Amino acid sequence: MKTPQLPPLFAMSMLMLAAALVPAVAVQAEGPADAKGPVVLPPDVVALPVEQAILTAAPHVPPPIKRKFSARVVVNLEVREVVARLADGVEYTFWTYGGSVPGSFIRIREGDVVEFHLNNHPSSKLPHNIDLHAVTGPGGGAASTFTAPGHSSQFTFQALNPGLSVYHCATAPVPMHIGNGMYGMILVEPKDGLPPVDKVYYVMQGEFYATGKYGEEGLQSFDMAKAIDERPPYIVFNGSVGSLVGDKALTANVGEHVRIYFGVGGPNITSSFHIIGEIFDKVYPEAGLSLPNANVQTTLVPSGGACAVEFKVDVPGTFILVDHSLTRAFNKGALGMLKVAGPENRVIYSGKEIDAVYLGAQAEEGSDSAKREAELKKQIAAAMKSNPTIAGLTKEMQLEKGKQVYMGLCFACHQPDGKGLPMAFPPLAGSDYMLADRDRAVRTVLKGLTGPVTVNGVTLNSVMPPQEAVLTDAQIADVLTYVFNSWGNTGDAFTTAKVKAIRSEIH
Ligand code: HEC
Ligand SMILES: [Cu+2]
Repeated sequence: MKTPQLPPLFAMSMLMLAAALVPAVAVQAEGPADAKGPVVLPPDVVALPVEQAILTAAPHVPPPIKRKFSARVVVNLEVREVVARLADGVEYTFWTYGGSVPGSFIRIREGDVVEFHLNNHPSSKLPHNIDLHAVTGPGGGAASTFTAPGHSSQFTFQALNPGLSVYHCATAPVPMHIGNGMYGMILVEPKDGLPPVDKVYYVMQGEFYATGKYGEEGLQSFDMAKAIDERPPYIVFNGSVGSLVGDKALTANVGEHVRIYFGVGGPNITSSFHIIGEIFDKVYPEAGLSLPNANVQTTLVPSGGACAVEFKVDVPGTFILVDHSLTRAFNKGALGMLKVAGPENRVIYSGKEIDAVYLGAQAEEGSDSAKREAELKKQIAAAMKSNPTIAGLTKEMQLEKGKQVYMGLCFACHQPDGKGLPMAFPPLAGSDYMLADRDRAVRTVLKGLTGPVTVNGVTLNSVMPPQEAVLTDAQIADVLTYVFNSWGNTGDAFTTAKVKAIRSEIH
């Protein structure tokens, strides 16, 4: 989504730092009655170095943690209710962590002790809280962080398990708070870190139960009835239709390793996450970050869950991120782009090599012809009962059968219209050469033809493959009946007996 201008990373971390210096005042002055007061930390924890967490807006991720020891990390997350773009011409009142959807990315290390501050902006209309799936404790922090507008809550937790986790608001009605955009992710890096990669991105899918239909203009809000029925008009990546498209696409260069932290905020719908034209070299399923799966095409990500995918980009081009439940991608917005720049590798991917006419094993006219043949057979059966003069119908049937042979075989060279191709295949339509000698035509089909041949004044010296092993005598009689009676050609039917005779003659 287009957020109110986010400050660049540096300025933002400065802001976080500044904010971190004041909140204690607010908490102590106006803490709710059930506040237990600051935790008394044991000396070994008090002795840990203190750090301010750097938070980032999607699709960016804070820098990797280099330290090899635990720290006390101070996180300051601000809740803001904002009106922003959901799609072109469509605005929505989002409830956010950090001003945009998904919420700010938080990055800590396994074993860290986190002093978490949830600050609800004074302009908010409602109280909010946070349930972090990385927290071991009741409600994942929800009960400890229920915060009225203009208030700030503080609680402390220790990150016991590594992994990439969703966080979300858990204030009633919970599906409405999540449905308005109140979700984000927190990465608890394993103690040994993660393998280094060149590009890291943050993408979250979530659905919006807007009152209007998809694309209906104006300011939209949450529709509880649609949410209960799970009928969202919008299912999007990073909070809006087109958030990762065009000049907002993710980028990488050929040869780079890319990691995407992908999560689903929901509130309800799971994702079949897939990148068109890429294979995930590794997927950390459900984002536990211990044992990756290898060589995955599509990975299923639950609502309120996440995964980390990694892949090397080998060739340039635009790769499309989708929920492979594809109407979501093409009709509801769950579509993003990864643009890869760099030199081609035409062995890995050639691009389009040749554009040639392809009419299928049997051109369409062939199958119409089969239907017509069946009809004619019926007519013959009927005619035979009442009238012994069936010669006309027999020829007509031969024509239809012959057309099927032609459209299954000869058309590829002599073309469906019998006109051939200049310099390559001679015409059969109006061919003086063919029409001059009926027996020679039978021999041509049986034995093929090589050496110079002059058709209608044009000489060609090419090769026609023999068909004697491919076609029966009846089929040859039929196909020649067809070519001798099509495209303006006229002639009698060929009989199976005649073809049979010529076949045995030339053997
Ligand atoms: C793989 C391509 C190919 C196929 C398939 C093919 N032909 Fe030909 N045909 C040729 C070529 C090439 C020549 C000219 C050969 C030469 O230059 O000596 C030719 C020549 C002919 C000729 C004599 C020249 C003329 O234009 O009158 C006839 C008749 C003919 N083909 C009929 C057929 C029929 C009927 C079929 C289907 C049963 C068929 N061909 C299938 C390539 C093909
Ligand atoms: Cu909320």
